[in-house]
Amino acid sequence: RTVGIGVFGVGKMGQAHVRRINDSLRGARVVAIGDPAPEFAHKAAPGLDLPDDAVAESITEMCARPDVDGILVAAWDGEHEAAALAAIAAGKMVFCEKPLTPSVEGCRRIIEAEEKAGRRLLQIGFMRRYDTGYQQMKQVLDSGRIGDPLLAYCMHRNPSQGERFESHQIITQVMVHEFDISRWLFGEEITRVRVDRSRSTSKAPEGLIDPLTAVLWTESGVRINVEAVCFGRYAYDIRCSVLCEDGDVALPDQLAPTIRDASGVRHEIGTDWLDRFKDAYNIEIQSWIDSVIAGEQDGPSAWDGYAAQAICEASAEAMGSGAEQPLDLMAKPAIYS
Ligand code: ISE
Repeated sequence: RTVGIGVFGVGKMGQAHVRRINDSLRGARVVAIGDPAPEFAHKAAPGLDLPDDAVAESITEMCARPDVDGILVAAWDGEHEAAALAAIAAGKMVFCEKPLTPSVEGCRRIIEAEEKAGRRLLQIGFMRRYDTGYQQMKQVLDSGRIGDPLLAYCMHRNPSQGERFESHQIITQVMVHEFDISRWLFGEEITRVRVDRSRSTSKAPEGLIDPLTAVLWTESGVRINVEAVCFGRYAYDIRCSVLCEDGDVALPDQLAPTIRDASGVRHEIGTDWLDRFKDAYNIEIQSWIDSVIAGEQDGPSAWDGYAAQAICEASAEAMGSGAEQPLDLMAKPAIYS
């Protein structure tokens, strides 16, 4: 069967998801779009090749449509909570881009809503879990072939960020991916975090501390070094390696042809995260569509969104104080185990 999808929030990400669902994936059609600023949805609709009645004036209107089986939320961060809560209350399955909400309290309210519904209805957009390279790394770690993990290094280098980028987002938009992928790779929660500053690049807007580094520790004591760069200019470069008892495992480089010429041997590194993780996004959204069809949600959950947000908040505190900040997570509700 083909399910109907509503996409709420039609900026760069939302529009990319509309095209992906309609052009590349199986089992779903986008039947509705909306935006916290409805005029934006009206403006976007003609370019997206949608049915005439596609624009919903609000999230409430989108939730009330019988042809909408699942809602994908790609609106601005501050709008995620209200949209996710509305979808859950309406019994619709919801995919929410990260961060789940910009506050730990907001994440808790979403968890409470799912508990009240008695089941998971939400998947959070941590797409790196669907990237083949990260999955290969996890297989090596889980197999025990090179022993227990000791130390990890994660680099997240962006050439630049959008115009609306605010300085706290180096944690909530950028580092948050490393926070999630670390929890997932090691299958453990983070217990404490420290944030260190460096000399900032002259390319960053006034006031932004860029690069920023964080050190996290997992329950068993694995130390994870995270480096985030927002205005690093040269490319979108994502790296990760883990030192274990008997060896080292690293994220494979992007699949790209190797060029050999008089200047040497090299391959290109892209500049856009939508390209770098294109396959991961496709697999991620296909897997959510499959959940909507099956009526049963799996994949990264509201708990994962909450845990990542808790690390973000602890990191913001640690950045202010310069000291190590412990993490104190709530008990994990049964629907997430
Ligand atoms: C963006 O919001 C993302 O989610 C990308 O994955 C990240 O690499 C980028 O820095 C963010 O701005």
